[in-house]
Amino acid sequence: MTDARSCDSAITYITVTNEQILGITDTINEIYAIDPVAQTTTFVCETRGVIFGAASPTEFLASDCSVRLDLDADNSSGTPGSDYLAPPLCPGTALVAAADTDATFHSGYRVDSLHARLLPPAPDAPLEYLTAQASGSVGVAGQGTIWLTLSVAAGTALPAANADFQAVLRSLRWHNDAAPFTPGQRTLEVVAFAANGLRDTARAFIPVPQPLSAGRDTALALCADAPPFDLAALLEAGASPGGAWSPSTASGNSVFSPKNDASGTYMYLVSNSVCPADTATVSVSVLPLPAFSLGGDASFCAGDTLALAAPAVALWQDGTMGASHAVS
Ligand SMILES: [Ca+2]
Ligand SMILES: [Ca+2]
Repeated sequence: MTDARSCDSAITYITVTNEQILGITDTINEIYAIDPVAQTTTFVCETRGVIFGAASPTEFLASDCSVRLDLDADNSSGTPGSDYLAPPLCPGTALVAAADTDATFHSGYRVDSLHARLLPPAPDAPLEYLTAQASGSVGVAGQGTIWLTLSVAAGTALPAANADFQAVLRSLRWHNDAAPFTPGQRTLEVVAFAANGLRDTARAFIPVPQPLSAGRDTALALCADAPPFDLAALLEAGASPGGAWSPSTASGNSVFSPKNDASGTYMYLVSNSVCPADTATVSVSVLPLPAFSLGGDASFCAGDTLALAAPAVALWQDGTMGASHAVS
């Protein structure tokens, strides 16, 4: 016996009859639900006596499955039924398709409208919103909001209306202009409302992973006698932790020692299995210590002035700084 729960799902039950000895011979009927997709059976209940007839409450009613909405007809996104699993929103992109290119729509009845609605929470709204391209007889209201209404021009023949609704569905996009965007899955619900109270529903799930950032590129020059320091300290405050450095420093981690590590460009890479990796570079220049000499000892008479020339800007004993200094 098959019980149609909606246009997209049904449960099929089977009965198994057992003869058991319970002091007397008794007949036990076990009822199982079978799932032909997962190829599983699930025990539901058992009852005494033989079941030789069964029907669901809607078994003999006319089918209400003449409205069919599927956001991914061949389930290539990995979601069964009429739903769609969208690609993740990664940094550098601001929109994703909320329906697959093979989204389908069919109705045997006049369709009042289709609604596409971003279910709460939509934390980045109004910077996150929906759009779709109008097509033929089907127009789109609510562009740029979290609720689109697709409606067909009066008098449009069913085949044309179905084709136009399907074309608009395939153009459905979820946008997020927030920077950075708020992570967390979004759910888009699409409902088709047809005559006679018929409807069908499908959902699109949009993963929004935690954004990764390696930070900005930076450069640093320091003297050969500078103390060791952590390269990670040169990344932006918001840089994602846990990345890898290449090449590794002599210490084997991200601590750079001017004595042991060479000048060069060190790359920081952060990645996960969802979005492309992000990298930042730190260019370190280790400068040799300056050779500083004022020459040999000098003597001069009272009232004279001696001009000292240094090879670089120096701090003199009177607190002044400069490449030269007059001594009187
Ligand atoms: Ca499907
Ligand atoms: Ca597909």
